[in-house]
Amino acid sequence: MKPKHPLSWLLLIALFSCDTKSSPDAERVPDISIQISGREIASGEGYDFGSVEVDTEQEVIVSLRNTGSENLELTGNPPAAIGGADASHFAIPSQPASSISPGSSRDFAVVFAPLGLGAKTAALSVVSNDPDEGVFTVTLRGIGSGPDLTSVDDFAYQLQNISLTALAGSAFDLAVIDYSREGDDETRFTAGEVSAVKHGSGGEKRVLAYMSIGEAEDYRFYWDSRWDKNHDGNPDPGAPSWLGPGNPEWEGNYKVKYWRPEWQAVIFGSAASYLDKIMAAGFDGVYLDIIDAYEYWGPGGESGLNRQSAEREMVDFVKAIAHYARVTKGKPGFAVFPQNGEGLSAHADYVQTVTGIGKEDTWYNDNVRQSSSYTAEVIGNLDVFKAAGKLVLVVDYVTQKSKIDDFYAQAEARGYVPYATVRDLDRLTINAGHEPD
Ligand SMILES: [Ca+2]
Ligand SMILES: [Ca+2]
Ligand SMILES: [Ca+2]
Repeated sequence: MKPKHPLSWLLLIALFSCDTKSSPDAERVPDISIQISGREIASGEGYDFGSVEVDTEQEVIVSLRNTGSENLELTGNPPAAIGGADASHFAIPSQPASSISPGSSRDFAVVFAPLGLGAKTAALSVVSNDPDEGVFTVTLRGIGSGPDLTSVDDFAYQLQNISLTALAGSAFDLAVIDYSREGDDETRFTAGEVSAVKHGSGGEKRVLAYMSIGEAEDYRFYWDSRWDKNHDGNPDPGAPSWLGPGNPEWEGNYKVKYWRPEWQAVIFGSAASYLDKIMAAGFDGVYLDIIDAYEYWGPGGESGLNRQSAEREMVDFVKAIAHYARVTKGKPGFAVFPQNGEGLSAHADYVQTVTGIGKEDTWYNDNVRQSSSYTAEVIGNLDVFKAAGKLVLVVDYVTQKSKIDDFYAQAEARGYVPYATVRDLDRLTINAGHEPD
């Protein structure tokens, strides 16, 4: 207080002051002062971390200063505590020392690591022997945001002959690859290898693992060679009853009754499941193939089974996969991209669940232009995903320059992300004039 103030003012302030600093006749007391990120903050104020992507974290330095004249003793256990409903989204990795001498300070970090989407609020509290700020609280706020895919404007799709070095050195924002070099479990990519692609010299990228959920593949870890000993595409006696006939157009692939719990258990739900292997390797998400199996088994489909519930069961299967990864396994930002089956745009819950969609052969079937009515119908469905803020990846297997150019122009005009490559998906195609950046 400045001495020129009249005595009545001083008395009033002494009576109502909340801070010993402002007491005219300060006793020898400790006095706590807190700065967050260099900004002085009063007890009861808040600190906002802003928007932080789930599965990542943001750290802020909190500085505890003793501006008093006696030792400040932090009497809580731990000295700095986080409480409240969303406390699990915040952390203090390393606690400050519990005694701070006059004039000195202690720094510690507070981390916001959102485990889910949406606004999170918690309270940081420091209990001490400060006479008038014995419980110093700061309201911590932050928002868990979904994976930011808005910057993805190029992607690569390759399932065979993968060179992780070439991929890591490329500038693609997103890559869809197999989880394994040879497709089997022995040659699956390690977490270190996947991480090297994600953070490679060509720039940061999202890496999704291909996983077929509508057909079984005879080179995968779950396959038993006795299921079709003579490789004629007809399951042999003793094969699981969920296993359907071979796909005549893709040798070694077999239709599956994907709604059956035995098949779904192969795909997700235990440490031995396909999805768990993919997640253990640190992939950012999955790229799910043969979604359109619901057409094969459903009414009027090739199988002749005419299963009425087939479409709904595929929606539920994809949702269950997403729920398992994001909730059960605690990876809320895990990306889920179904490939094809775009007619499922009719299911709002499905559109809501997926991170985006991949679509093959929208404008061209190899180098042959699709009918305009077909393309228009596909686009109508893809636009539903686009309008919901989802990323639309389109891959056409065009190899002629003028058609590649046309494909890129058409796709980009709709706000989709295009990739032209070969149908065998066995090379990292870089298209002249459409290089990733
Ligand atoms: Ca004080
Ligand atoms: Ca057979
Ligand atoms: Ca880019």
